Amino acid sequence: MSEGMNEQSAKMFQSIHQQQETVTMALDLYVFNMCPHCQRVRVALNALGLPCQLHPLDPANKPPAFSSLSPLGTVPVLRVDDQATLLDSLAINEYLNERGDGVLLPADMLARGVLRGWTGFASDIQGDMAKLLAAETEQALTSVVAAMAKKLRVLEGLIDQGILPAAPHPLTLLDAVMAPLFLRWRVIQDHLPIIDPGTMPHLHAWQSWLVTEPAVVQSVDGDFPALFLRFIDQRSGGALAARLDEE
Ligand SMILES: N[C@@H](CCC(=O)N[C@@H](CS)C(=O)NCC(=O)O)C(=O)O
Repeated sequence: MSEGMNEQSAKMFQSIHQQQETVTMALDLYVFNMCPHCQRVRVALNALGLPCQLHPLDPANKPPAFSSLSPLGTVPVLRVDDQATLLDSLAINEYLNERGDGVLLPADMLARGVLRGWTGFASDIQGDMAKLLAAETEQALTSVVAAMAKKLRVLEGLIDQGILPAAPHPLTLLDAVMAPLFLRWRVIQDHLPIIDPGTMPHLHAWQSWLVTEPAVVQSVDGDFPALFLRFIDQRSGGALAARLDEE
């Protein structure tokens, strides 16, 4: 390599190095306190041990400047190093896993693909959970529970076949998606059982273990069962609140 090239490379390195020095290395996460998608991200941050500044927002009173960060007005929103903004909990968690030490996905490429596929499937169950909250009639409630149970039986079968790991296991991006669901189902289970230990033993074991994992416990603030019950009372379509009021 010529003397000139060395000098050029040295200058380029110096310039990149200077640019890096001026970049603020920080993560800022904008959240609503009862948002399950935000909780997914908080589980991943905790599991990876990544420091992050949380910015809780009131969904009914978003600051006007928030629309420039989140054009759809949704959370979670991750501001990265004051350089870029990431939306969507699954995309954010993929990024965080790469920024951290990558332990939330299997090392094997094929196993990673399998886990990502089922993480997307599990993410759809959150849509059923939203319908459960929105249900206005007992009939609607029953039909959402049936739709969720169908998906949960698929996950039960996958664990039984060894395609997904039985609990306990090293935390994954799939756990980050299941944790908010498991926590919420546990609050309502005495009135509306979602996971039947008899027919879904793997899911029952998964739920019992995951809700006690420190990364999950620390992903919610305050008295979560009380906050969730209040949320149901104030925000649900009515059928779930009525079920919880039954003896
Ligand atoms: N696909 C998005 C969905 C995010 C989402 O739906 N967030 C809800 C809160 S859980 C939201 O911001 N809704 C807008 C609002 O409540 O104003 C993700 O996974 O991050």
